[in-house]
Amino acid sequence: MDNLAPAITPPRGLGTNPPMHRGVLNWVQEVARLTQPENIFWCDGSAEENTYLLEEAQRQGIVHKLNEEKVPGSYLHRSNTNDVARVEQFTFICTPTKAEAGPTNNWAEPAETYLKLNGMLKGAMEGRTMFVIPYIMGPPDSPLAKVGFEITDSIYVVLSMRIMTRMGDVAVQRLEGSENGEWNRGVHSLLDVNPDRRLICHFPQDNAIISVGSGYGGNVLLSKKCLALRIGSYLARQQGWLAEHMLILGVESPEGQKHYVAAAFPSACGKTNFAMLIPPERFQGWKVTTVGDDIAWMQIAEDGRLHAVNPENGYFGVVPGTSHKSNANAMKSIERDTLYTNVALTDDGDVWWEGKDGAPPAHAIDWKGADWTPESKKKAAHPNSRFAVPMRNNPVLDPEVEKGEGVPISAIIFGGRRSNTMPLVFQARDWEHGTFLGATMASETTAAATGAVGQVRRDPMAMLPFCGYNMGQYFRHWLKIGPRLKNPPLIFHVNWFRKGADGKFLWPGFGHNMRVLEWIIDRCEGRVGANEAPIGFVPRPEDLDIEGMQNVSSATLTELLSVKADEWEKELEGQEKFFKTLGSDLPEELNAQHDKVAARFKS
Ligand code: OXD
Ligand code: MN
Repeated sequence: MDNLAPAITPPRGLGTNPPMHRGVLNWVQEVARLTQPENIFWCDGSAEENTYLLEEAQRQGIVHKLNEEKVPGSYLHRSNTNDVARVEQFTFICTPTKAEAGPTNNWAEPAETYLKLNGMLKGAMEGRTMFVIPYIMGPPDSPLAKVGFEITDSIYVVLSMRIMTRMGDVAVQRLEGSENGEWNRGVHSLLDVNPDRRLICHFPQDNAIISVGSGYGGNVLLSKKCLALRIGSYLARQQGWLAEHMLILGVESPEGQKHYVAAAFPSACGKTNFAMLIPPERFQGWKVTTVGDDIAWMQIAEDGRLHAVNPENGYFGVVPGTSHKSNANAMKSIERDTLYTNVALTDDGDVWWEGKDGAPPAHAIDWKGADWTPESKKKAAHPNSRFAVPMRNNPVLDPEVEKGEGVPISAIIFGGRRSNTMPLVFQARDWEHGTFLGATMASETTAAATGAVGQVRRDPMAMLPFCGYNMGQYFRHWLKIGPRLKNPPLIFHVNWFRKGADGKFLWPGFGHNMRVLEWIIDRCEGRVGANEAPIGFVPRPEDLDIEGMQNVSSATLTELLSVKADEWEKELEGQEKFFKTLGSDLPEELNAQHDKVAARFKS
């Protein structure tokens, strides 16, 4: 499939209504003068528009309609093979000084970068249609909601943004009614989808994003990583709230007591699975519901608690490994109205991927468009192939998902993919120690970003690729939020990925993570014990319910919960090394937390 689409000629009345907002109009004209599109299509988010654009995208070979009986309303898109993941090496924070971006971000000088990008964008949309997408992040009546406009020359982006955001007139109305008139300007052009001309640039001071040369979701759905996290985190610091790479879930006990939990795991560590968790049989009567699967915007509410909204309107999840066993709720969500990217196409017009239930098809077309059989050595679906699906499809969508003030958060969970060192779960002593746990988070790398897979890297709060400003200053912001909360959430760290001496995972994960969640909720309610270890409060084996688990004996559980001094010696060294890279921006409190843990091991 080719991404680069010639201009479309919409039927009368479609795409012709610009919003009556001088700032938006001027900006669009300016970008049009630069990029020279054949025509401009003003998106309104209507169903007619979507139907027309889907037809057009099929006609141009950008999407392929899947079998209407098997996956109704669903389409497959294949990206360029050089363009399948986020590109951190080409992602820049363009603040006036390098120090503002900090040592963990790529920095570029704003004026020079605008010049360079303008050079690349010059005439870039010749012969193409320029789409203007108004969208809103967050429930429309939320004080946290933000308006954005994205200009793009990709129909795939328009189709995806309609799923992932509240797109169209709702955004224009919000902008008209807003007091501060704040809106994000995003410009995206595929150019020639050339990795040598690929740049994802953020201008936090201008609330602006320019992305060129890519068609991959995380690089081009500018609402998501670019606005909701990078620009979002910058605004959050200025405005006194938090923009985090966190899922939000609700958990209700059989007695009807409900808590909300936010959790930060690095990309492709099972956030979507955790957010849609199905409790095991033993937990009859427990219900887990999803508020969000990737991003949380959190504010200090009037009740003195941290409240969270999901700014998104859909899920952009990793497909391979998704099955009725690993995530039945995701499977139900993606059986219709789904835009798939880079999965395999079966001969009967269905989709297939590694890890899907049932036997592989005898023949399929792989993600690159080539013939595939089970004997093929290559993957049928790209490891970072994705689904984009409206959150409304989720059978366990939380009823409070549209609540403007957000849901009150009882616990925050940090976690990473660690073969060793990190116990299954432990609890921070307080907000400051919890901030330290988030700040020292690390994980083994996955396919969600290009680069080597399986190496431990520090990924504080799962925000390393997404923090729009200096990481040390970001920690300072976190430290300031805690004391302003009358009732701060408790903070935990989990690791579903610890391995035994045989190299196998010790914990089965998925639905069984409910057992850990129960302990967390019980801690919030003050009704379960723990051991005080040098690293924090670790459950005693008897504090976790493992009844009915086949492969987790009490010896396995003891191993899962163990805190090994030699492993922690290395861990503390790794943490210290990372902290040193942050220089004087690192808050002294976090160094002190580190030293306290080290001292507790010694005593
Ligand atoms: C994502 C990511 O796509 O974190 O959510 O990479
Ligand atoms: Mn993510």
